[in-house]
Amino acid sequence: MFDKPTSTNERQGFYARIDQHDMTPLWEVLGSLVIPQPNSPCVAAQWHYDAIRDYLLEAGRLITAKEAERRVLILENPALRGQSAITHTMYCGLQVIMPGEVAPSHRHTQSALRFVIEGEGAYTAVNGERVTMRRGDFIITPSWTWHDHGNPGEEPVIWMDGLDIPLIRMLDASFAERLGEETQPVTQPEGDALTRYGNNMLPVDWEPTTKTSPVFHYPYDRSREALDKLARSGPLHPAHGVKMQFINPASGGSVIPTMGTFMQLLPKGFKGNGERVTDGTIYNVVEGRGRTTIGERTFDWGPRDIFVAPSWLPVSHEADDDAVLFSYSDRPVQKALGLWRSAPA
Ligand code: 1HN
Repeated sequence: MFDKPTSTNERQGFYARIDQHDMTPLWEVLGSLVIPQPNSPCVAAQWHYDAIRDYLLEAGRLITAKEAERRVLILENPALRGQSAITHTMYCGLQVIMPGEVAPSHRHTQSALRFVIEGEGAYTAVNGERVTMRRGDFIITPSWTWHDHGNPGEEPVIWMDGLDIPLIRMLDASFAERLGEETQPVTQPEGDALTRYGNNMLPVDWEPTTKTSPVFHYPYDRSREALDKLARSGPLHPAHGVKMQFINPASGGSVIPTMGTFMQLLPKGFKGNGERVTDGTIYNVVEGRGRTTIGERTFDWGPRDIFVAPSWLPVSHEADDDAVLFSYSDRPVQKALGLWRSAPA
């Protein structure tokens, strides 16, 4: 759209002289800075759980959770290797905690979400409350809250971590500290926050003190039941079936200020229309089999597989069985700034 002016010796000489002063001409780069539509350097990619699960268990033998602080294998966008990023703004990893282990308590300004993939019996603790992690549960660790994980159970427990690490890095707003104790004191009974804040009621004298949801555990059985009922009653959206966003009951907005989280049901036989959105999105398959076409590539998926769709590439889903997809992205950031767009594709 913005074409580069022709190069002349005189101009090149000028550029070389101003280069000495840490300056450069806008007209040489404008066309790559301000582009007519998103053209993300991120690529569409997929991780088949069956192909990587053994590496997680191998990591479980290689290093303790204590030594690693968090035993996580990072899923890096193939076009962003070395940046600990699955999209330009979002981080994704798979964390494993072995029986008997504790991942020590710390806090940081980065917000985290957990999406439980495999195993039972581990807990994560947030704000003095422990929650037992079950498959399909969506759990958050709000910015600057102490959190530790433990596995008093019998089997390895594996979950997906989603964090806003690249975004916070771009903003130079990272703070972190260790509690010093392995585990934080437990002050609330299990389920307290969900009961108090997650039953379409809020305590009468309560006022929010943060931008993050006071509910930190969104159990799968509740989400699944809602999707199931809505899929039966219809109508289905032509592109994304029944897609719901998880919300902060205190604001009606996203659970985490920097990350949007979604769960959708694609009924058996669903063939969705293509759609583009400006938020690069990470998907985790909870149930069912199907395929998603992202730009020129089609990814076949089944339970526990993870795939990423970059900003503005056309995305279309097909489901062979009733399928449930969890997903997350930077959508609330884009919406807060008036930038988010979607279009049929
Ligand atoms: C973190 O604190 C966790 O608490 C997981 O489980 C992954 C990646 C980068 C920075 C902090 C956790 C993380 C992380």
